[in-house]
Amino acid sequence: MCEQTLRALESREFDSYGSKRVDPPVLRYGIGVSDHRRNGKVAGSYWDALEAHRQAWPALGLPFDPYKECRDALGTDWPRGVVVGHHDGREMGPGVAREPNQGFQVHFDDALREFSGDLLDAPLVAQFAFNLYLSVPKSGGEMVLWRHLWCPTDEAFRLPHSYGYDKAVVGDAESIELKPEVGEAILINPRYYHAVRPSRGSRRIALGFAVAMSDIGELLTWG
Ligand SMILES: O=C(O)CCC(=O)C(=O)O
Ligand SMILES: [Fe+2]
Repeated sequence: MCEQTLRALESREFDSYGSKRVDPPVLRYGIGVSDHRRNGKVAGSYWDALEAHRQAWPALGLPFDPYKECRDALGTDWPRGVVVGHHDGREMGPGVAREPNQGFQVHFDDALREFSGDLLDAPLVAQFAFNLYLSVPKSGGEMVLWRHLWCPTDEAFRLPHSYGYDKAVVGDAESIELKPEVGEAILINPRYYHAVRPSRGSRRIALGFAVAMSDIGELLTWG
């Protein structure tokens, strides 16, 4: 399924995130809510973009929905189920194919900090980031995760106009480096600072979505 998804994606044109906030640029196929955040709220443009994009995935002509396959795979070991989350009664997007060939800056992801109030129609008690790797370079492309959670003094390290932080923000915190393989999925706690090293050679494409556990133990996903 990874191979089929990759083949379908490779023939499509990817978009780039607004390059001021995301530098070096990251390519993507799909809609992510982080691109549609205005003053801590989900902008109306998210729903419009999602609507337009709902046509684009079926156009890939895959005989399965790769995001549903991922949710179901996670759900086999999660009795409370894994479903796409809702915001104000509307179903969020399922995820995004991302291609950070030049890496991701050191950053963290935390829906509770990025959005004011509840992003989903449920209180979130834990957060994860899911990535399924479809194409990885021989050299580079590692994901690094540091044992450091955001604290207010970290803001002194924030890169101007960026989602990222100077790498000095993590100081000498313990870290692990993961070298993903094709067909492998990794679930991390994205509230810990993490980064992706630049790739050399081939494209680095992963299907990604955010996951949170609700107060009744359901896993809710969104892109
Ligand atoms: O592509 C990866 O390995 C991680 C990307 C990332 O920053 C995330 O999923 O939050
Ligand atoms: Fe991240």
